[in-house]
Amino acid sequence: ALSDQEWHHILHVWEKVEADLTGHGHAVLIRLFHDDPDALKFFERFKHMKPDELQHSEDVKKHGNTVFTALGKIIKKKGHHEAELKPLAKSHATVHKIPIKQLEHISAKIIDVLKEKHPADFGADGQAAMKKFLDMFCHEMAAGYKEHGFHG
Ligand code: BLA
Repeated sequence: ALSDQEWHHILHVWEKVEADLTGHGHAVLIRLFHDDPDALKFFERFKHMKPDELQHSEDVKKHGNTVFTALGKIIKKKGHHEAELKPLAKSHATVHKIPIKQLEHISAKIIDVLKEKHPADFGADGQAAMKKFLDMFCHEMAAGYKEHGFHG
């Protein structure tokens, strides 16, 4: 579990993130697709797009907003996020079929983008706290996957 101090660090940077959820989510997705083209294969709607199209696609921006809105809702529960996580684990296990490796990749990109966009509000302690949160998130998603028989 995370300490109050760790949640405080995470919520501090998240306040800055919330000024532009779409921009942050979009930046994370573009970086994920650039660094790991395999990630694109999971998106029926984007997989045919070239880097330049991805960069300008309203649809990719919308998904960026979806991802960061969901993440924010979980973060604000400060660990009491079962109700938010369960449906996500179910859809990702049974519909989208996203391997946990991909969740770990996007987690690393989330930290990279926050570091770049908020150097003054996301120092070593904030980065460590966010990493701990995202590790926990991936771990709990993996546990949820198993309940649906997906060992991705
Ligand atoms: C859809 N992903 C969704 C949805 C939410 C998230 C809320 C819509 C509702 C649902 O289908 O359950 C949430 N996605 C997240 C979160 C993260 C994220 C919180 O990436 C990151 C912390 N999902 C992944 C990863 C991939 C992924 C790593 O977690 C791909 C590499 C894919 N999510 C994915 C796909 C959809 C989706 C393919 C359906 C998109 C669509 O067609 O609209």
